Amino acid sequence: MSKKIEVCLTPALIDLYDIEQSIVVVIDILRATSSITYGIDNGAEAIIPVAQVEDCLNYRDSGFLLAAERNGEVVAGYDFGNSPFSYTHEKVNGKTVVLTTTNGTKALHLAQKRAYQVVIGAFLNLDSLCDYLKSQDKNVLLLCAGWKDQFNLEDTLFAGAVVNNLRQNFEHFDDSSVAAEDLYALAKADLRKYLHKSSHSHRLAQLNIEEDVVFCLQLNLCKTIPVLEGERLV
Ligand code: 3SL
Repeated sequence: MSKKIEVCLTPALIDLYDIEQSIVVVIDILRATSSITYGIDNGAEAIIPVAQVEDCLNYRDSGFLLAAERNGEVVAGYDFGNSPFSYTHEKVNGKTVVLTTTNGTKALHLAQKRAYQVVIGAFLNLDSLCDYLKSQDKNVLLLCAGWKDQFNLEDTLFAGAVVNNLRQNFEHFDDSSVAAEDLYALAKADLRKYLHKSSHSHRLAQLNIEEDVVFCLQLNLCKTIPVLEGERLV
């Protein structure tokens, strides 16, 4: 099969893509998919993404950890939010986490409706993810979670890093893939420096969580590729 790679630059565009036979990689670098990858790598039994804050409450008596983030902040009354530092081995090993975030979990739900398979991508698992995508006889859609249905730089940069890694193994690249790869070429020497231009990085700086941004830009800290099985990322 001659394989195709496409980049969907915001969740608002997902209906334009034919994904029934594709692996969809959901990308929310700051911070949902980075934290999910880190959490599963650290032994979380599962992470259950839910769309609404109230949906977490259905799991109130389950013994699961309940995590909710809106606009970058932990929602009052929940165990934690979306910081990767809440997903360490000490905190999540052997536990199931129910998670809702502003953009990341929404993108996951959109992908889940039609995709052949949904997996999680982050700089933290870049090489493992790319090796997996090379090994599968499937087209790939890289779905950027963006910010409230708008384009963002950090997810697009990561999509570009994946395209660059897969260039020899895929035959067809859409224009968004080419643009993402070109952006990555521009920024890769110092991703943190480039992302000072990004709106979400400013948003997180106002919340004093610069260390989260630096953490999420580390390459290949994790081997895990979280996969959506039913409602659970494992
Ligand atoms: O929108 C999301 O899914 C989040 O990752 C946003 S934040 O980084 O927690 O602000």
